[in-house]
Formats: sequence, C-alpha cells, structure tokens
Amino acid sequence: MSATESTKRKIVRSVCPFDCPDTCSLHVTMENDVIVSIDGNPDHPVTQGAICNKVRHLHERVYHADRILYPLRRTGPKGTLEFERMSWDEAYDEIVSRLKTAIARKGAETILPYSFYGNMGILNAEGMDRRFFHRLGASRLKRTICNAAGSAGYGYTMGASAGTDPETTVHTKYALIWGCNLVSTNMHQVMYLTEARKRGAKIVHIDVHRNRTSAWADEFVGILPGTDTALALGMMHVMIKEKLTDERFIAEHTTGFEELAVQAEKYPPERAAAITGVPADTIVRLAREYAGTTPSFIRIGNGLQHHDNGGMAIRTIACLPALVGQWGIPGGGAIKGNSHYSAVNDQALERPDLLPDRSVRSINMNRLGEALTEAKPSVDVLFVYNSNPAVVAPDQNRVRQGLLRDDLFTVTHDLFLTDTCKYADIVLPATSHFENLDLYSSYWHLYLQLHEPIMEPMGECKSNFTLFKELGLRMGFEPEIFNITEEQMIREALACDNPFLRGLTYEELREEGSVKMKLDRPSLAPGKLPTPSGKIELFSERMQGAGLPPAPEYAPLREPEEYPLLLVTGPNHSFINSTFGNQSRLKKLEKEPVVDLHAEDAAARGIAHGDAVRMWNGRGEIRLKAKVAGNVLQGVLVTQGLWWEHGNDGVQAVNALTSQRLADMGGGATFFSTRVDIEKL
Ligand SMILES: Nc1nc2c(c(=O)[nH]1)N[C@H]1C(S)=C(S)[C@@H](COP(=O)(O)OP(=O)(O)OC[C@H]3O[C@@H](n4cnc5c(=O)[nH]c(N)nc54)[C@H](O)[C@@H]3O)O[C@H]1N2
Ligand SMILES: Nc1nc2c(c(=O)[nH]1)N[C@H]1C(S)=C(S)[C@@H](COP(=O)(O)OP(=O)(O)OC[C@H]3O[C@@H](n4cnc5c(=O)[nH]c(N)nc54)[C@H](O)[C@@H]3O)O[C@H]1N2
Ligand code: SF4
Ligand SMILES: [Mo]
Repeated sequence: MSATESTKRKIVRSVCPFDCPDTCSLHVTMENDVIVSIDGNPDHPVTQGAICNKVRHLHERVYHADRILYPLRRTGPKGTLEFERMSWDEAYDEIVSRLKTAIARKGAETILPYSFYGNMGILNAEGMDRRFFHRLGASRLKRTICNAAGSAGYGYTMGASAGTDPETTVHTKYALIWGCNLVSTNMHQVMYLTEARKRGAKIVHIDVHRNRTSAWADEFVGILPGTDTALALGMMHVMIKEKLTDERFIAEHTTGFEELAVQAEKYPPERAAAITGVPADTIVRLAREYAGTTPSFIRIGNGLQHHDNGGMAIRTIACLPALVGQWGIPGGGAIKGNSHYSAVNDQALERPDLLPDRSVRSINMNRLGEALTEAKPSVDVLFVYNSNPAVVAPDQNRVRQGLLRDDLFTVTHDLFLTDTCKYADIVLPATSHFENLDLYSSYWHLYLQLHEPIMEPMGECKSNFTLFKELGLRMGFEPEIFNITEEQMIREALACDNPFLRGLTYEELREEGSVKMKLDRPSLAPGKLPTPSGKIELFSERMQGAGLPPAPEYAPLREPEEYPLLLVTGPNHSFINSTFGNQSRLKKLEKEPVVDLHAEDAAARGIAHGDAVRMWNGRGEIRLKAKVAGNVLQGVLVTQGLWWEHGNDGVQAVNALTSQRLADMGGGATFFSTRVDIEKL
C-alpha cells in the first residue's frame, strides 16, 4: 500500500539490544512516528542489511497489548498475577521505605539485585543500577549465568576475551564450529563462513545435537556431552605425534608446550574415542585437516561451558590455534568472545568505590534458589531487572520456593508480566530500548554503537537508567553521582585507557552511529598478551595457584543424581533465552517443547516419536513430547528453548531439572550436565 500524502514516513537508525553476539545495526521505518517495519542496516559492514526473524517483528513486541504501562501492586497471593495499578510516587515511597527498613533491621546485605542482559546497553545493564546498589551497600551479584566458566578458561590460555576479528573469517579455509549453534545464535558468522565456503572453505560442526547448524555445515561430528577436552587432547596427540605443529610459533608465542605434550600423550585417538563417542579415525582426520589447512578458525560456543568441566574444555580448545600458529593470520585463530576490545571504564560507570563496606557478601546468581531459602543473613528484598530468573535460573523449584516466601519483598522491572513478575510485590514498567539513549558494544564484532531514542516512552514506562537515578535521588544519594544525564554517563565510561578505543569521542559516535575499534596494533605480539607471561599459556601457573590442573586435562562430569540419561537444555531459534517466549508469532514457529532422544533409549522405554513423556530427577519433573529423529547419541537427551509457563497451557520450564552446582571455573552454570530419566506418559 502506498503512503498517503499526509503520511510522514522516515527511516531511522537503531541498534538491536538483545543478548546476541551480532549486535545488529537496524533501520527502522516509521510512519507518523509509529514503527511499521524493521530491517538490517545495509551500510553496516557486519549487519550487511540482514537481521533475524525475531527482530524483524520487534515492533510487535514494542506495541504488544500485554506491555506493562504503569506500576502495579500485588493484591492476591504470590504466584497468582493479581495486581492493581499504583502511581510511581506510591511505588517509589514504598520501595524506599522497604529498603530503609531492611537496612535498619539487619543491614544492606539483606538486599539483593538480580539482573542480567535482557538489554545489553551499558547504561541500562551495568550503569546507574550498579551505582545504586553499590551506594546502598547491597549484596553483590556474581553475574555468572552465561559465559563465566568459558571466559575464565579462555582467559587462562589467552589472557582476556579477545580473539579473531570476525570480518576476517571470510578468508578462512577450515572452520571448526565447536559447541555453538551458529545458525540460530550468530547468523552473521554464518554469513562470513558461507562466503568463505564459496572460496573453498570446509565447515565442521562439533555438537551433541544435530541441529540447524549441522544442516548448514559440511560435516557433523556428534560428541557425548562434556567430553570435548578429551577430543581436543586426542587431536593434539595426533598433531604432536605427526609433527603437524608450528614449532617456531610455539617457541616464540607460548609457554608450557612440554607440559601440554605430556597431557596429550595420554590421549591416543582410541582412548579419546572411548570417552567422546567420536570414532578414532574421525579424530585422526580432524587433527590432520585442522593442522593441514591454513587459515583455520574455531568458533568456540557457549554450549561447552555450561558443564561441570566447561572452563577446562574452553581453556583446552583455546590452545589449538597456537599449536598450529594460526594467530595473526587473517581468517585464522578463534573466537570465544571479543568483549575485551570494547571495554569501557567500568570503575567510572559502575562506581564500586561507592560501596560502604568492600567486604559485603557476593551471591552467585546460579545459586539464587539457595540464596533465597538458606542465606544468613536472609535475603529480605529482591530487586529483579533485565532478567527472568523464575525461568532462566537453575533448580527452578528452589527458586520459586524462595520467591514464594511471605517475608521476601520483591520488586521486578520488566516490559511484560513474566513468570518472575508473578511473585513480585511491586512490578515496574520498563521502556523498550527504542525509547532510550544508550551505548552498545558487541561481544563478537568490533563496533561500538550509540543509540538515540526513536520514540517517546510508552505509558508510564521508565528505563533502568531513569529508575535507578530517581530511586537514588529519593534515597538522598549524592546528586553529582546520580543526577546526571545519559550523555554524561557515556562520556564518563568512554574516558578510559583502552588502546582499542583511543581518541574515540561521544561526538564521533553520534555522527557515525557505529565506530570500529582500532585494532591496528598487533594484539598478539610476543610478550604483549594480558597473561602473566605475556604469552599464550599452554601451562598456567595461575591455574595451579587456583587449585586447577595447570595444563589441559579431561575430567568427567560431576552430576551426583543417579539417573541414566544426560540432558542438555539449550536455547532455541525463535526466542532469546526467555525473551520473545510470550509472542505468538515466534511461539508458533517453535510449536511446542520437545525432547530429542536416541532410538534405542526410546525403544528401551517403549517411547515412540511424538509420544507425551515425563522427564524427572531428584530436583523436579517436566512433561513434553518425544522426538526420535537420529539427532543425538545414545544416552543423550536435548531440549531447546526457555519456555514461559504463564500463557502456555501445561508447559513447564526446563530448569526444574537443572542444578545449582557450579562449573570448574568462574562460578559458571552447569545447565547442560543434568542427569534424568524419561518415561512414556
Ligand atoms: N536464537 C537465539 N539466539 C541466541 C540466544 C537464544 O536464546 N536464541 N541466546 C543468546 C545467548 S545469551 C547466548 S549465551 C548465545 C548461546 O549460543 P551458543 O554459543 O550457540 O550456545 P548454546 O546454544 O547454548 O549451545 C551451543 C551448542 O552447544 C551444544 N552442546 C551442548 N553441550 C555440548 C558439549 O558438551 N559439547 C559440544 N561440542 N556441544 C555441546 C548444544 O547442543 C548447542 O547446539 O546465543 C545468543 N543468541
Ligand atoms: N536451562 C538453561 N537455562 C539457561 C540457559 C540455557 O541455555 N539453558 N541459558 C543461560 C544464559 S546463556 C543466559 S545469558 C541466561 C539469560 O537469562 P536472562 O538474562 O534472564 O534472559 P531473558 O530470559 O531474555 O530475560 C531478560 C528479561 O529482561 C527483560 N528486559 C528487556 N529489556 C529490559 C530493560 O531495558 N529493562 C528491564 N528492566 N528489563 C528488560 C525482558 O523482557 C526479559 O523478561 O539464561 C540462562 N539460562
Ligand atoms: S537478535 Fe541477534 S541477529 Fe537478531 S537482530 Fe538482534 S543482534 Fe541481529
Ligand atoms: Mo548467554
């Protein structure tokens, strides 16, 4: 339909705010100030005009009839979604009075913020909120639910979350996609590697699940969950034995090759095969292909690190590019994450110096269930924003038991009445990112993007920035720290000594919208890595100091639940974590929760494809549909998606089965190391 003459049509620039590596640059078409369509910015070097289906329909989310438009007070029992409207003044008065009472009774440690990256903007995810809770002296939250184990593991090898510039991966000739569901979770990496394939590259997907990424790759290597360290050591065994390593690079850029070789020696392909389920001849071939092709590239995914041994798996895989001298070659190397390059001045942004007592306790967000039910002193005030713990946190029955406590005062700030909001005493309405000024970096590509609001706040919604600014002022906190503008805060964050951001100004960001970090200084020059030795550490004294094996070493999963099958509970294609789980268009695409299982495991239990099944362990149970389609190895179950219970008749959230147990490094989550049994209903 053509626009009428009176229709005012414009295309404005935006950024995708979600927890997705691609951090796309968006072009939003508005008619009379209403969003009518959303596209990828064709001029952005990474986005290249392409975005995912989720965000193409983001206006449906922004204008959704279920958006919370004003503050709500609970009127029924917790868990029932009975609320009445209240004013912001009433909400602020009550929250301030509850905070002050909690502090007077048992101290500020009884207050716990709980947040993650529902919105990745630095002001709204780790800006004014952090200042507020630091100044309050609240319990600190260890934000470990996503990449903590892997970042620690990668950091031991490489010093920081920094790897290959993804734009160079069009030059790759051999790519290992390792524990990463790229087609669903990093579509622009797929675009670069599809171009690389046109130029002759081979793409291998190593995963516990034959999924969309396997269908796109040239080869799928199915592996048993939590055994990747043994596969990497098996490949190293072959590479060292057959002298396929780059001795010059190893001598110049690494420490501890001898210790690594001693470990690799213990993993001949037959032994690695017995542990991993990958045939020995495949391991030999992978080693020869990887070491024999240049440039070679590894995309290290999140799937590996959500295991008991996830830190070590990533630490070990991160050693591979150094053994074949792939760092510094365009299209060579690896990406686990690249957030190091865009690091802003955290101290200025978050102001940890405001903490009245630096010894205040830290609570690991993966142990929220325990924190709400057992912590001493108890958590008496919980403040949730940018997160939906009733669905995404492990051991959900414990989490919900905690959320149901009558003596817990819970505030949630969100765009929608999530499963977590059901337990809130006060629900506050959040703006969408379209309504806010913020700065976005990516944890994969190398551009910083400034986002200026493209619409007015809906209803009485407030951004996280505004909420914590106004709460701070109502608490009587210092105006010079709290009564500032978004622009001032971004300027404070940009004032830093990160060489990759040198010379970058707010004005440049405003003018350009998107600015690439300056990677002209070789980041892998000898002696320049941010490890203690300045080199790639194949042997790590820091790990030894932390009581970890200093060289790569395989350890089995530690799940104590005695159930026969291993369940991997990953995300799905059409949601982002639990975000979008309330949108009918995307729910329809995902149809319903299913669990993939092996034909023999199914037959042994009389389960057929399409049957309704029950999965359980000592922590809980869930019901869903069985899928028997040759997608997993024997002994393995896989679900996809963090589904909402609310609004989905009969659907149960999968984290009822997962554990609060922590991974080997970084306090990471162990979502994927879950033992269960399954039966036909
Ligand atoms: N569409 C979509 N995109 C997303 C998200 C989403 O929910 N949906 N979430 C975003 C977020 S927060 C993150 S952290 C990333 C996550 O994105 P990815 O890095 O792709 O991580 P996952 O999807 O968690 O897991 C990746 C793969 O690891 C496999 N896997 C599990 N255990 C093992 C193992 O032991 N060994 C091997 N080799 N493979 C294993 C899983 O089957 C899965 O296919 O994606 C982001 N992007
Ligand atoms: N079993 C299992 N569990 C998992 C995972 C898994 O693979 N399997 N993945 C884990 C991973 S990798 C991650 S990163 C976590 C993610 O866990 P969460 O960070 O909790 O992610 P979401 O479920 O997307 O919830 C984000 C919430 O923030 C809200 N939100 C969005 N923008 C704003 C805003 O500007 N202000 C406020 N106040 N709220 C906003 C959204 O509406 C949404 O309800 O889940 C983890 N949980
Ligand atoms: S969710 Fe990811 S792929 Fe989709 S538009 Fe946002 S950044 Fe791009
Ligand atoms: Mo994540």
